[in-house]
Amino acid sequence: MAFWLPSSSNHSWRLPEILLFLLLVSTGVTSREFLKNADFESPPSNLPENSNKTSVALYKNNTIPGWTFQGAVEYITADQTKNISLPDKGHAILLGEDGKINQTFTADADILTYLLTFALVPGGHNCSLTAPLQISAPDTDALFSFSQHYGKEPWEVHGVYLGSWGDREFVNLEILSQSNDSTPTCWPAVDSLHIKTMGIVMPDGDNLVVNGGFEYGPDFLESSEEGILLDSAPTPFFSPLIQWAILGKVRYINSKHFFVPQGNAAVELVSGVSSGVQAATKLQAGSSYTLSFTLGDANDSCKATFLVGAQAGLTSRNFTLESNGTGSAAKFNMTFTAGPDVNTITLLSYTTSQTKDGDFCGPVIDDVILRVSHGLRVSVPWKSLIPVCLITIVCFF
Ligand SMILES: *[C@@H]1O[C@H](CO)[C@@H](O)[C@H](O)[C@H]1NC(C)=O
Ligand SMILES: *[C@@H]1O[C@H](CO)[C@@H](O)[C@H](O)[C@H]1NC(C)=O
Ligand SMILES: *[C@@H]1O[C@H](CO)[C@@H](O)[C@H](O)[C@H]1NC(C)=O
Ligand SMILES: *[C@@H]1O[C@H](CO)[C@@H](O)[C@H](O)[C@H]1NC(C)=O
Ligand SMILES: *[C@@H]1O[C@H](CO)[C@@H](O)[C@H](O)[C@H]1NC(C)=O
Ligand SMILES: *[C@@H]1O[C@H](CO)[C@@H](O)[C@H](O)[C@H]1NC(C)=O
Ligand SMILES: *[C@@H]1O[C@H](CO)[C@@H](O)[C@H](O)[C@H]1NC(C)=O
Ligand SMILES: *[C@@H]1O[C@H](CO)[C@@H](O)[C@H](O)[C@H]1NC(C)=O
Ligand SMILES: *[C@@H]1O[C@H](CO)[C@@H](O)[C@H](O)[C@H]1NC(C)=O
Ligand SMILES: *[C@@H]1O[C@H](CO)[C@@H](O)[C@H](O)[C@H]1NC(C)=O
Ligand SMILES: [Ca+2]
Repeated sequence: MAFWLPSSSNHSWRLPEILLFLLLVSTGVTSREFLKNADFESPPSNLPENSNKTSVALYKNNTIPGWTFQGAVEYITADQTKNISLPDKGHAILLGEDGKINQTFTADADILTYLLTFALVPGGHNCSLTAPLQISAPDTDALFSFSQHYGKEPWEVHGVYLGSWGDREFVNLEILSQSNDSTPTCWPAVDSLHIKTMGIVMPDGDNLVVNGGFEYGPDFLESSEEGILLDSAPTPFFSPLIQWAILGKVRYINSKHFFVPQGNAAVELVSGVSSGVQAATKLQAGSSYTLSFTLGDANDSCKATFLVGAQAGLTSRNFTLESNGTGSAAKFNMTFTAGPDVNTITLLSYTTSQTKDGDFCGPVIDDVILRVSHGLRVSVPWKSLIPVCLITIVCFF
């Protein structure tokens, strides 16, 4: 049997059971809406009738369905004549001085990973620096700033790892403004919240890198064509990009709006030098492995010579791709010798690129595959499954 299972268990495992077990625990992606009024299209109670105001300050006499609020909070409406554009159907929440909204949702019974996608909108058009927005959940505290450098849409879509919960726990999601300004010009607004849940992502065949094709990440929003910005995530375990740490800032891109080399999603290393992704995998020290990956450009007019560094085990090598920004891809590989125990696999950009319009862009990484080099026994790759199986068994029972 290729799997390692705990010998202390007095339950004896047969192949069909194991297959069923793997089927049950792998990638249970659910689509239930966890949040009420996540797009703020249900207006606050007590709105003045026939109001044509683009913003209504909320006081004790208002409630927003699904949400609790505190501090300076305004319900805003898109208005073309005033050049206020918002995603979706045009309503959002503007968060001012000490402004905060929160909602408690109930987690599923199974332990799942919760990823949030949301749109961050700058409150005023005459603001050079919108105040940061804070997203808080029991296991997360993250700050997001509107950067203006990663696209043309008047909003930015961000993705964040919220936490891992089960047992129908109550999870309180809070969205706070870091603004200390009493005028709304630089207040941040939030819209189009969406939560995705995910079970444990299993290795694909004999690929020793989990989620090597970057298919497991936050959900894309209908209201944006510019992908999802993912801020740095120091460890692969608390990252919106499942099983990958994020260095610098990357853009999570979908095949609907970008050129994606494989499957539906990939990552574009957008924050220039030292923007990258990193995975960790248990390998057999001294053995030889081959790392292969696809390097490309997203078809977003990123004309540049990309220099990408690959580091695996004790080996580092640089790879270049000439991009004319029209969607291209090439496969690369390198063979390396594993160091002891857990080896990191890093793909890092050594170039900072911008489109003609000044938007930051960069190389696309996809289809990362790590395999034992020829000549090694086939049983070796399963060893890296041990930690994964342990986790799934713990989760399952
Ligand atoms: C709600 O309260 C605020 C301040 O107390 C007041 O200015 C506003 O008119 C009230 N709105 C409604 C609809 O009663
Ligand atoms: C909209 O509000 C303005 C005042 O700000 C008012 O003059 C105008 O009549 C209003 N229009 C409608 C359709 O209510
Ligand atoms: C509308 O706002 C955008 C920034 O979001 C700005 O670039 C544009 O010039 C504004 N248009 C008008 C007519 O004010
Ligand atoms: C918001 O948080 C408070 C505690 O800070 C809690 O009492 C309240 O129920 C929360 N609101 C919602 C809608 O969950
Ligand atoms: C934006 O700022 C400019 C000059 O700084 C000013 O002329 C313009 O009226 C401002 N626009 C708004 C909507 O405040
Ligand atoms: C507001 O916060 C900024 C930094 O975010 C700080 O530089 C500024 O001094 C603060 N202003 C006040 C009035 O506290
Ligand atoms: C890759 O290129 C960077 C930037 O030029 C350089 O600092 C690094 O040493 C190179 N690495 C290798 C392995 O050649
Ligand atoms: C960009 O490269 C592709 C092939 O890699 C080619 O078909 C296309 O003509 C090139 N475009 C320009 C503007 O050079
Ligand atoms: C790049 O985008 C253009 C439209 O902007 C599309 O016509 C073309 O097929 C795309 N190329 C690739 C390789 O996806
Ligand atoms: C690795 O790349 C070389 C060219 O650099 C190619 O000849 C070889 O077939 C590739 N090997 C694999 C396993 O993809
Ligand atoms: Ca992919």
